[in-house]
Parts: sequence; C-alpha cells; structure tokens
Amino acid sequence: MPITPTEHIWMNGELVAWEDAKIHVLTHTLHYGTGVFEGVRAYETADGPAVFRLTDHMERLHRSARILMMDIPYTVEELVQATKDVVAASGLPSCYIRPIAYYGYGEMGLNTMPCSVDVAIACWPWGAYLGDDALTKGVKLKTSSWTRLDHNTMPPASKTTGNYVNSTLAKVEAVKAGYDEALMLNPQGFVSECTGENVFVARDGRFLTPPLASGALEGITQHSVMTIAKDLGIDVEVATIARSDVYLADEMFLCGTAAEVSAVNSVDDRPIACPGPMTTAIGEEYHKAIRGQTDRYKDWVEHVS
Ligand code: PPE
Repeated sequence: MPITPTEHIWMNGELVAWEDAKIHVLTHTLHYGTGVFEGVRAYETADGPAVFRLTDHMERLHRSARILMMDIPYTVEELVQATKDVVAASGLPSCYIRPIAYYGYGEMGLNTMPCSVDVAIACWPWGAYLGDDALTKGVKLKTSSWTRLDHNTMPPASKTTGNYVNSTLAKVEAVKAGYDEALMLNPQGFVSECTGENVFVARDGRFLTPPLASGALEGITQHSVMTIAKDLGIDVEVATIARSDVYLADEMFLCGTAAEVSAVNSVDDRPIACPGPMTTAIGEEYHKAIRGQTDRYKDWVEHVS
C-alpha cells in the first residue's frame, strides 16, 4: 500500500523533515533484520485525535527488544510522548503509526552488543488493511505452505523486523493464489496466526484464539477483542486450535491494529458463515471503542493533546 508522506518523522529525539529521515546503507538492521517495531493507530474522537492503547504498544516494543537483548534508549513514557508529538505535528485526525528501534550505523557482524540503538516514529494516513468491507464481506484465507516461525528459531513473541520475512513469504503466496491472507500453522501443525493478524475461531458458541505458545504475537487488538467479547457475554478461550477446528468453524475473524476486526468468509475454499453474529457484535463494539465512544474503554484512548 503506497505511503502518503506527512511533514515530520521523529528520529532519536527530534522531529525531522519527512524527506530527511534517512539511514546509511550500512545500517546493521538493514543487513540482519534485527529491529523491533510496532503498528499503532490514531483515530478521530470527539476530543481530537487519540492513539489507541499507545502505552501498551510501547510496552510491547520494550518487551520485543528485551527478547533480543536490545536496550532501547528511551523509556515507555518518552516514546508515548514522542508519538503524541509526531501525530500532533502531522495535523492528521487519524493515522497509522510506525515506531521502530534498530541497530544503527557503525558496527557490522552478528554480535549486536556493541551496536547503537536508533529509534524512529513515523505516521501517515493508512486505510483498511484487508479492504474496506473486510468486516462485512470477509476475507478469503489459504493455509500457507510456509510454517510459522518457532520459539527456538525466531521468537514470534518479539515483533522483530526479520520475523516478517516468514510473513511476506506466506502473504505473497496467498495473494498470488487469489486469496486475501495466509493462515499459518506452527511446526507442530497447530494454528498460530495470520501474517499480520491474530485469529479467532468460533466453535460451539464460543471463540478460541491461539496462545503465545502456539506462535501467536500477544496482540493488543486480540486482548481488546477478548475484553469486548466478555463484556458482550461471549465466551473466549485461549486454546490450541487444530486445522479441523477452522474447517468446522461457525464463524471466524482476524484482528490486528492494521486489519482491525476482519471477518473470514472461507478457509481453503471451505465457506464459513460471514459475517457471523458474534463477529459483527464484536467488530461494531471495537469500532466504537477505538473512537472513544464507549465509556468503559475510555482508558484505551490516549489523547494527543
Ligand atoms: N500477529 C502479527 C504477526 C502481527 O504482525 C500483528 C500486527 C498482530 C498479530 C496483531 O497485533 P496487534 O496489532 O497488537 O493487535 N501487525 C501489524 C503490522 C502489519 C504490517 O503489515 O506491517 C499491525 O497490525 O499494525
């Protein structure tokens, strides 16, 4: 999806002009995929733009770095303020936000211990990730021929840039085959997640979603949606999911910051009722929550000014 430039990007403590936010070609992370990043969204609310669960995203950025033994030179609070500054400077009512921490220029070789850590935060307008009608019409999934990466190879609980090679292989394969998204199985053959979304599968009136142990990222939208579901009286269990659970699903959806709540209409050409009633209820409530329209979720909405 093409990027529409805004005026500034936050880089190592300063707002720099968009076109000057450059790195050297010998930047460590460009060569070895050693960065950690986040995907965050700001939405228009009655009180101006607000970033959805910004503190939780910055805490996860720090957790991702911790797995890599990377020291991010900014606290969660500093990164929260920096994000608010860059969103405010953009003047955008809503946007996608991309914070990234990466090993910079100056060292080469696989030992990252001597490397400096640089941080950048950019924002730009970004529309629906899986299409405008993903919540109503749903998306078509194909089980990937690529296995989701494993805890003992590339820890999937860290949102590491290099991990997304696995995701891009699966995504391109699915799109070339005429599908919208790839469903990824872990090395044990159980469902982990999609290339950039967590998965919810309904069986017998309740939703199941895979745990971190199955290779899923601890999704912030996954957590929001579980809270919303419980508040709506819909049961959700964190559970190991077999491929057959998906083929027998009563309804299914994907969720993530970029994808929000996207219904699934088929997996491997087996139709799934779409959008299911529980998916619709959860999706509609999520859309209100992100815009600060539901009092009980007001703490999730972090105003820019
Ligand atoms: N799993 C993966 C692999 C993943 O990348 C994401 C977010 C999620 C689950 C959902 O996490 P959360 O956003 O906290 O609910 N994917 C981000 C990046 C997508 C991209 O194309 O880049 C996102 O949604 O922003």
